[in-house]
Amino acid sequence: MKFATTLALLGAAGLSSAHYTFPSLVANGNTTEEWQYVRMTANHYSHGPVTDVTSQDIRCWTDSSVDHTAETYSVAAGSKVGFTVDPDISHPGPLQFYMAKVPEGKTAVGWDGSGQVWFKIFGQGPTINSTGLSWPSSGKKQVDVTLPASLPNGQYLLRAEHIALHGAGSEGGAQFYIACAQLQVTGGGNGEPSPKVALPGAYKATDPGILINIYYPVPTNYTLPGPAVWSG
Ligand SMILES: *[C@@H]1O[C@H](CO)[C@@H](O)[C@H](O)[C@H]1NC(C)=O
Ligand SMILES: *[C@@H]1O[C@H](CO)[C@@H](O)[C@H](O)[C@H]1NC(C)=O
Ligand SMILES: *[C@@H]1O[C@H](CO)[C@@H](O)[C@H](O)[C@H]1NC(C)=O
Ligand SMILES: [Cu+2]
Repeated sequence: MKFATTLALLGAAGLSSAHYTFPSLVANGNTTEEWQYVRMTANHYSHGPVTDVTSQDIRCWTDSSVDHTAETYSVAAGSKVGFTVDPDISHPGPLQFYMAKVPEGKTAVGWDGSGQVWFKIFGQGPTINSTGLSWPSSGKKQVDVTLPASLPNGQYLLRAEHIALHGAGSEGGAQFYIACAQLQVTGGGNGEPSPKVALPGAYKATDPGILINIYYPVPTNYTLPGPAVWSG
């Protein structure tokens, strides 16, 4: 036991500098407290990634010991929201945002996000030329997304996802950095978000955007994993 604990600590200390979390919601010009409106993730100390796309952790990677302590922030449909990155996005890969509407009779606080409920509102791939792939999110200390203006009013989970692809040439090598914020959307419309997917379920380890050597030979295209973007 002691040996295993030491290894775990060494692993965390040795790798954490290259990893990242999304601890603070940024909305209405406010950078809120860390883990106040974002569900605390299990990597809040290690900063390490999820690598099994079939695991429950791929949804929000919630730390079950503190799962239900986050609050819900009120934002207008069509407004810009974001997450801080601690410390910054240090690996190459795509940035995506998903949302899921909290079912009638439930609140964002305590809802587990299960079922075919997740739709994508943003997906950002690379620019590609003959020398390689260039990712707009690289080095970012904050990542933002504009909520669709026609989003129906109600409570939602907003899920940020950055997929690090530096080791993605072998299966299980892609690293998923994830967080979910709790939102109350106001001033929205009558949009019908689609397509909707379950998490886990939307991804396979062999998806072309997940199992890919981004370095050699230089890819000529990149396919974002998951469903098409719903733009409202
Ligand atoms: C920032 O958030 C607080 C509540 O957390 C709110 O009272 C305040 O109005 C917000 N500021 C802006 C500029 O929206
Ligand atoms: C390829 O893209 C990189 C990163 O955007 C850029 O620095 C480089 O100049 C580009 N090379 C060519 C041949 O366009
Ligand atoms: C996309 O890239 C893959 C692997 O490099 C290649 O097999 C495929 O032909 C490319 N597709 C297009 C449309 O360029
Ligand atoms: Cu890392």
